[in-house]
Amino acid sequence: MDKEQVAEILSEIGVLLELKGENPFKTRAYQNAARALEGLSEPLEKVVAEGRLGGIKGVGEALREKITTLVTTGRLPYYEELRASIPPGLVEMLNLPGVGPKKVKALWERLGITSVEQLELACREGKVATLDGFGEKTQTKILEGIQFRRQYAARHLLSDALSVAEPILENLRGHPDVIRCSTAGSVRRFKEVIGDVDFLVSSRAPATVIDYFTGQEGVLSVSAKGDTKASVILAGGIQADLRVVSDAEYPFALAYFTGSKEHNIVMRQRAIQRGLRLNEYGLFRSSEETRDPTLRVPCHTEEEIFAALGLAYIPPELREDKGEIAAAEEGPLPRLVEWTDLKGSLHNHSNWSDGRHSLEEIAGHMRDLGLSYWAITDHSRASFQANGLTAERVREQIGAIRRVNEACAEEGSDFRLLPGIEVDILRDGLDLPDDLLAELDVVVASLHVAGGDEADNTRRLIRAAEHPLVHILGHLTGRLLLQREPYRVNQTAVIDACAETGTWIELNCNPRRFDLDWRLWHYARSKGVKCVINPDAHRHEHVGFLRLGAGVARKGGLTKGDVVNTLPLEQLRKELARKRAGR
Ligand code: DGT
Ligand code: CA
Ligand code: CA
Ligand code: ZN
Repeated sequence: MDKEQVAEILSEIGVLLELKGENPFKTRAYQNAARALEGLSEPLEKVVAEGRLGGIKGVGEALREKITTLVTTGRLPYYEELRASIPPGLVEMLNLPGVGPKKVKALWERLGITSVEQLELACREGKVATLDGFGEKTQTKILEGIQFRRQYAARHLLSDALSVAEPILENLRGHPDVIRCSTAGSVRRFKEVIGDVDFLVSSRAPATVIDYFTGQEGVLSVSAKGDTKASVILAGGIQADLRVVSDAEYPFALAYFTGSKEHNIVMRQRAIQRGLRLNEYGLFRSSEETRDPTLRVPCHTEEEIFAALGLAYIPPELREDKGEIAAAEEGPLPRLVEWTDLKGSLHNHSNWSDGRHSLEEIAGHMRDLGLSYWAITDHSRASFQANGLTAERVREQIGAIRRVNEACAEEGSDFRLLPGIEVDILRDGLDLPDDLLAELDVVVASLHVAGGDEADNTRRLIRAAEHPLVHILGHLTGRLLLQREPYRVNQTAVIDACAETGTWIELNCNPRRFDLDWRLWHYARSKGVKCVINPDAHRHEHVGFLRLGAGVARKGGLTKGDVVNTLPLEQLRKELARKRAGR
């Protein structure tokens, strides 16, 4: 068992113990140990084999034994017994907002509730409100949480959809009976949250392709199978639809099934105004609905369809009926940013706060990937749960970063780490003093604990934007897609303040955030506000979020010039100095 698996089990033990009402010090010890293991920079097996577990901070005698058992045998009877003693529904209840272990324990002991379904019923019957420590307000909140979850049960993160869709697309591409293929629908449009995944294929042998699609590895069940289409359920419960068409129909079907529905409706109207008919089978010289191939306007690509309707090509990300058609009437659309334009990132964490890797490891990894710079912006002290840094630790870290950069320079590399901070926006200002912020290359200011009041949150964010030492506002609304609603914020007012003060706004490209939302980037761009596409990386794998972030930035209509982290390091430094110099 590797350290991730062991850490996961330890942290689950902590939760289970809490549900049993164990002493909080004991439960916290498991959480701390899990964190410590995750942060290990060498293989856990090695540490165990060499008897060095005791040297890890937070790992006492009892934990040492349990970790050793897990690593050497892959099992832990203590954990298995503990798990068996607690109904599995309780752990699921913990995912509801405002429901912690104490509450779950009370619901279990006093009302015998062991599942989310039973909890919903008890709320509806008003029983939950009568419990000590609950009340009407809590009951309503729990009920809303349950409904929220249900509403989103059939929705998935784009990143989850892409990770199942991309290998399937690769396989289709390699299939001998497939002429052309693509994803379509919301996945191709890069929506942050998707319902189902759509594939389109052109082929002369649809039946073979459909058999292949429904029979492929990873299909949990086949919900529909016909001559030209099929629907399946994939791992993770994601539904996928496939259409197979002739190659002559392919570009029209691709445009149609890419959508969005709203975009399609306007395109169809436009065709009608020109005495044509547009549908999934073609663009036809006809004044009524038809699919007669002899009437079809020949188009080999989507570009040619747009051209036939007097429009420049519209990239899929923009097809949301948000003004793209009017813009394409005027001429070619601006070239949107590409992920390969990105040269680095300005918001990331290291193991100095809650990230996984050391400064050296991060520098080595990002340099090997060919990036030019990587800001280290660990949390500030108010984020104590994330091991936020005090002013003293920040100064120490600046020195450590300087040494890593010197080593890079000695090896002849131009790659640099940039010292920075993700400073908490508190009720009455920033969490660290100005003289310290002034020593840092990059200052990201983020709201981590919002108030309930829109005016108050907005005021705090605007004040942060007005602060001369703040370069970037981080994840503006704090939303967690399919999980947590955004803070109440007047986003356009904050964007206006950023425009006024020359403050940049982050497009946090963690796939659960994508915050600021793409819908607002059109406005921000019109105000001249610059974007920074930031993965908010806590470990190496998160660098992959940059590709997703660029897709979402495209959806927001952003070009290379709108995105600060497309700049080479020297130019970036100039831009970072601009606001501070009051220019
Ligand atoms: P999703 O799956 O909910 O994330 O969103 P989409 O956009 O992928 O929707 P989906 O899978 O139901 O259909 C794929 C595309 O097919 C959709 O974007 C546009 C097209 N389409 C589906 N139904 C209609 C319709 O009733 N009218 C028009 N004009 N287009 C449609
Ligand atoms: Ca879809
Ligand atoms: Ca679909
Ligand atoms: Zn962060």
